[in-house]
Amino acid sequence: MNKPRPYTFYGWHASYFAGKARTYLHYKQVPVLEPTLTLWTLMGPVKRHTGAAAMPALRTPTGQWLSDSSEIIDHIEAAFPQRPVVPQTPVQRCVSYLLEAWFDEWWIPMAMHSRWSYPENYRDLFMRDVGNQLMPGFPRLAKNLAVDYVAGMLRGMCPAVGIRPEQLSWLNSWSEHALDLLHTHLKAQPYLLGSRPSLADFAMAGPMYGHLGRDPWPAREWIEPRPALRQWTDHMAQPPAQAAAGELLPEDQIPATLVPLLQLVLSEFTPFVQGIQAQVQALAATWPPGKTLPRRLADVCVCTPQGRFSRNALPYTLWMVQRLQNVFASLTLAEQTRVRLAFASWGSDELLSLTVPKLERRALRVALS
Ligand SMILES: N[C@@H](CCC(=O)N[C@@H](CS)C(=O)NCC(=O)O)C(=O)O
Repeated sequence: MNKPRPYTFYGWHASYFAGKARTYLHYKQVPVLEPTLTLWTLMGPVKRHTGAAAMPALRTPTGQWLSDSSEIIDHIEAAFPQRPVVPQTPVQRCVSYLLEAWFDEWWIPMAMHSRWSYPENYRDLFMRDVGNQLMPGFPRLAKNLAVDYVAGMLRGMCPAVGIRPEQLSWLNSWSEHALDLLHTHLKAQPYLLGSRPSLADFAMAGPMYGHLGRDPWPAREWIEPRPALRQWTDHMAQPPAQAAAGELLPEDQIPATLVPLLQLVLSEFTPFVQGIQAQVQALAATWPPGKTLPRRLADVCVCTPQGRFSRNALPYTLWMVQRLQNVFASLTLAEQTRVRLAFASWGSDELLSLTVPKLERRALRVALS
């Protein structure tokens, strides 16, 4: 019998969303080639076939190109039933999609701050690592020039995501607090929903794999002091043999140690998403369906116990919330009631019923459908 033809994965180890997709593909044991993602591949075939010079991208054995970590996961879940990562029960399922949206969208400022606000990350790792990917075989000088260009582009995005001088101390104190909550939970359970990883864990690998767990500054300052978080990050990078034999908590339970984290998510992510929704709703009155919305809109400001935090609204975030809402809508009424009661008991069920205009993904942006 012929061996199945492999998928081809494109993404750097330093990348947030490639970390989410890579840890997932490894856990699923999908046959996958991982060629070096060079400047030419990124600006050529990746951009041409997916609509953006962005990562991750995945080429299927039949030549179809997929981008967006969430759609890659949807595709592979449908094609490879072994080691399913989406919980079967309603509360765990909706919590997974909530946490996927939160880790994907809310953590970007923390991951970018912990990389770009501390020069040692660039000097000691990013420059060499990404230079070798971008221009393999070229002299170091050429590699450095190429990385400087990419780094300039990424640093240029920092103020829009909220990395501003007056918010640096918020970014540190908020992150330390959230990491403490995650650490307390991971001391009690190996993964977010039990003893095997679920969609929520792969989303958490976004900020943890390529950024917080690997960049020298956050790895030393944030992750090493929290050994259970270090161990979780290492297990996500190299799943131990027993990981897939584990179980999510029985009877659709949510671990008690995860509840403080869910309370934090719902109290901060709900007003954040509502702020984005209000801007998109206002635009939608005159915006032609099918026309791509701007990638970024005006600031949204969220009040947290550590103080106020502002960053640009991304309409794309609503597409992630739409994923949660679609899953919620597919449940029976009795299941929906259970999910609503659970969310309300953690602080708010508003995200489940927020009116979000129907959105279609267009590479890194969205359009009204
Ligand atoms: N939501 C997308 C985001 C992909 C994304 O933003 N990737 C980053 C790297 S971590 C990128 O390539 N950014 C390029 C850009 O923003 O232009 C996903 O889940 O894959």
